[in-house]
Amino acid sequence: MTLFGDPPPGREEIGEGAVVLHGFARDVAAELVQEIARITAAAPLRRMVTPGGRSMSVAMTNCGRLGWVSDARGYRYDAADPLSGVAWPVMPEVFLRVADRAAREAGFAGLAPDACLVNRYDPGARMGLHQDRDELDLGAPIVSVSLGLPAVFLWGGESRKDAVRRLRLESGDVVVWGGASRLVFHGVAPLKEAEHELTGRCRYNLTFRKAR
Ligand code: MD3
Ligand code: FE
Repeated sequence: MTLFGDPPPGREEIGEGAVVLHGFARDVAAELVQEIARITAAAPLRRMVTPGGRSMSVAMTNCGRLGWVSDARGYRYDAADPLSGVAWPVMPEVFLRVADRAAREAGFAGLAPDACLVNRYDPGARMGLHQDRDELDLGAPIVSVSLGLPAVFLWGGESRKDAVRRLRLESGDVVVWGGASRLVFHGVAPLKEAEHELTGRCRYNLTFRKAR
């Protein structure tokens, strides 16, 4: 038993620089889902194609000054949505506020994200193990917000061969990945079929990034 230094409930340090804030975004979750509807009306969710020619099972779109895109030419951040040729929707204030609050709570200074990737997982959708290294400043953390159906998040180490841990992420959970954890291999197990009161039969994940 310790008197001091216990983390506040809901805060779980899972690695060097990696913090899960359980339920941190629960109070704004409905607002975030409403904003996703506005974003996807202007910039529809779409299954992007990898440089290897495969269609991803996760449907994606973006908001903010820059958006992550993948096609036959590769991965990159682009100011314009390739479907419309115009700028991505503006990042909603409530997105910026929750990302900034979460980064601070995890011990990082204000994040000031210029990119927010919106991922939608339908039943069976998954994300294979990968690293996120398309951002210029790999010292800046990534903040992720889970909404709707729960998912099993997979995360390994700095090498693809490292053992993979499993972490259940539920609606309203926020994870901040910085420091030594910023370059770990990670992915998401196939989404299980179910129904969620907020999102129906899917999971959304928002990732806030400093791309440039
Ligand atoms: C750990 N998305 O979009 S979020 C991605 O649930 C991505 O949609 C997953 O991986 C999802 O690239 C996972 C959690 C996450 C996001 C970025 C990370 C974990 C990370 C970057 C570095 C290390
Ligand atoms: Fe990732």
